[in-house]
Amino acid sequence: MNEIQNPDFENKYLVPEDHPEWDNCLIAPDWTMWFDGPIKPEYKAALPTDKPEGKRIFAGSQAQQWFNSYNTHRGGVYQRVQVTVGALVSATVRASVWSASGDDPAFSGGPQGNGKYQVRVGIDPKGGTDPNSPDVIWGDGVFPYDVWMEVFSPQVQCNTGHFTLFIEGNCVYPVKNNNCYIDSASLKVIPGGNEPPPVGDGSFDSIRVRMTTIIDEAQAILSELDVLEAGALWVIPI
Ligand SMILES: [Ca+2]
Repeated sequence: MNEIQNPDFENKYLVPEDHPEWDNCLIAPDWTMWFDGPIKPEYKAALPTDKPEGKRIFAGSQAQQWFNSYNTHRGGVYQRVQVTVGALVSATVRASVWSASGDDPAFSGGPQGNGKYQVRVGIDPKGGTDPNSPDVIWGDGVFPYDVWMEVFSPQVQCNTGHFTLFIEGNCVYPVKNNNCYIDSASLKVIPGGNEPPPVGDGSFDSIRVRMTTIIDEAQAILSELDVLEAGALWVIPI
């Protein structure tokens, strides 16, 4: 079962509720846009009639795109997902890029080449919403020029019951067309990883085991203090 809401980026695209003043910013329902740095790319739905016709959609009748012209950007969308505590998950999304210094919509290249446009998928197993957080574990980047590729996140265990799926587009050169298209996000729960964190099962036996461990650790610390105290008395006589 795919736990991601609106995985195919369909339905009526919306202006972000927290930034209604932003122009050219339409996001698929259930997804949130993000960008890093001073440059906000434009966001809207890709349609089957966009050139090259039929190539901008992977599934259904729309795909999320973000883009700008003669500029660079780092941004994308994210979604916070609820999963079983302890679940081992990975996620994928389909991505396609048109990054071109020319105008041929079927060719990422042109007189000055492409913008070196990379797509990655990351997971924050703590369910945060900051793409720059060190908690986000990113997968390998791909360069899906003029084709649809499946982009993978790493496998991550989620002990908080939530994780956040980040999708990132990042380009190096400000070529004429830096456009990213994404579609068909999928969450996979990996068998064997669905174990809760080691906090015991709440039984008296598990509590006894835990308390015994704590007592052993405390006695070890007390022994070390005794040694330190004896040494201190010897080194610094009163
Ligand atoms: Ca779609």
